[in-house]
Amino acid sequence: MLVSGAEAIVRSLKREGVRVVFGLPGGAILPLYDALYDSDIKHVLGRHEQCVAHMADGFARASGRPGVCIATSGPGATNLVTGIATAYMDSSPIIAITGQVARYMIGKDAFQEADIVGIVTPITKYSFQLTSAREIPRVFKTAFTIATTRRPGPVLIDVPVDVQREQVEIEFTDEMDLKGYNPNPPRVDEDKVKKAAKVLAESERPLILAGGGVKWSGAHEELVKLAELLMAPVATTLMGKGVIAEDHPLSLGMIGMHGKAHANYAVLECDTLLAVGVRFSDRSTGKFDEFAKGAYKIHVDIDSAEINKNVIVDLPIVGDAKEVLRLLIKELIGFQGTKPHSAWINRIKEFKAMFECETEGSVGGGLKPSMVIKTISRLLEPGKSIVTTGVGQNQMWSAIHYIAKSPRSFITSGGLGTMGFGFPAALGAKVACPDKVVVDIDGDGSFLMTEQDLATSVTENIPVIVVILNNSALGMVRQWQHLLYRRRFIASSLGGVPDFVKLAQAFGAEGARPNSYEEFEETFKQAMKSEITTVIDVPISQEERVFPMVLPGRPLSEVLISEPKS
Ligand SMILES: Cc1ncc(C[n+]2csc(CCOP(=O)(O)OP(=O)(O)O)c2C)c(N)n1
Repeated sequence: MLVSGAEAIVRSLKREGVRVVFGLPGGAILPLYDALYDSDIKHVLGRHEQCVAHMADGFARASGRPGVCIATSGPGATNLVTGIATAYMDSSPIIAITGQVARYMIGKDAFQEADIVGIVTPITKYSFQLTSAREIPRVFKTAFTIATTRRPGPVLIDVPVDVQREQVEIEFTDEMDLKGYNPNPPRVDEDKVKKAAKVLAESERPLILAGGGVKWSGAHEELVKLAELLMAPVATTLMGKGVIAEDHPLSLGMIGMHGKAHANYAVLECDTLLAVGVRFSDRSTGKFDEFAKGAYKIHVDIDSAEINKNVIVDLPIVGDAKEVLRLLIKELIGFQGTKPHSAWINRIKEFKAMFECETEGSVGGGLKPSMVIKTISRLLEPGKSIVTTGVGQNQMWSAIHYIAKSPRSFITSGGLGTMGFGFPAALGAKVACPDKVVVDIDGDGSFLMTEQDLATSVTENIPVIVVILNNSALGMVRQWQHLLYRRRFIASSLGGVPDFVKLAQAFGAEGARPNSYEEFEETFKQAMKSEITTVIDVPISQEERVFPMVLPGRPLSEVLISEPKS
């Protein structure tokens, strides 16, 4: 049939089941927007391209389906870069569609020309530049397949404006051009699974470490089943938070730089570590060669490039987490705890008791962030809510104190640590899950980076709750200056502006500033019922610190429970 390139893109998106896209138009992408005019795909207009990329990412992380973002050429495309890198680092499947100058202008430093494919090549799973509208069905099918299969990740499709306008005869087929990429999960080596099962069955102090790969593979039920079968405690990485309900008796919570002290200690003492869908980030492991030093390490991951990259393991199993866990369960099903691990479970209980008060300890002024987050945790209904975060102390307090009870309920920028992610990601998550209450727990510095998209939330009717833990500072920077730079604070105070209540109101959102826990609880309950976005500005002290903490480059054994006496 004869269609324009732009119409072919819309049809391709529909063939992939896309119902909503996040974008911000400009000249080089207007033919696509004109085609969207005639379609029933919903378009959410962001106010900055970084935000539309984070919205697509939040949509993908909340739903498991790919998120789509659109920008024009040049500055529109380069503004997407932080969002694409964020998705790449956390293996989130987004499709970024960028306009480009016309084919005959490429390379002439044309108005708003940027080599976006060159720019994003290292931060995408793949990127395409179209040379003809005829390629569209094949390229889009290929792009969605690459983004969503194996280890997910972002794919960019750059579309010159004349390709969008080009009228061509197109046949819509499911043909792909995968150039050596096999979308099917790697075949699991069953001998290795048998070996892993034997080691686990014989282990006296087994520990499972679960990461984001468990979430993307949908393997959370298998994970819990295996843990219960083995009576093995489960720690998670930041990306894995929620893959086991954090109130499950076998859950240890998060490990790492700001992980739970008992979880870090358990890793130090386990004799077998089964790491599933993790990439052994330095923030999770501390000093690589000290990580779980005495343990026999089994590493299950779909991406063979992760094997022995940061931590050398004894038994790598390359494969999809769900499949490998199923096979392990099959091998171990008769295993009714020949070694009941009661000594190990008691040891874990000891650790838990030892560090129970690890994060209390009060400093003057404002509300305590831990108390605020615990209140949010109590008020939100499991399975019906999603929490996103900014980056910095707010993120780590949330990771420590928010009790995630289901996968995909805690969304945060782990790998890139992108300030400004929390709010637009919350908007994307709300679009994906309109029936859930979505809360962005944010820092004032982080929120300031993307706060203009309050306009999106109000005009597009996407109500979320923003809780700003407002210390009027780049708090985590101050924490490092305090602990590592002899309290020589420079460039980390934010000067107490803006007034976030007035800012929210200026955008037509609700704003509130509670001064007590009672007021906070009341405001939050109201916000949960509200049909417009509420910004709750919570004053906290600049002196609040996040503990536990393992100083950068140090082993997990050196976890600090509270501020070192100096
Ligand atoms: C885009 C970006 N720029 C800089 C940083 C470095 N950084 C990490 S945490 C932090 C401070 C965050 O301040 P805020 O959002 O107010 O959160 P708080 O730590 O006070 O909770 C900064 C500047 C970053 N992570 N991301």
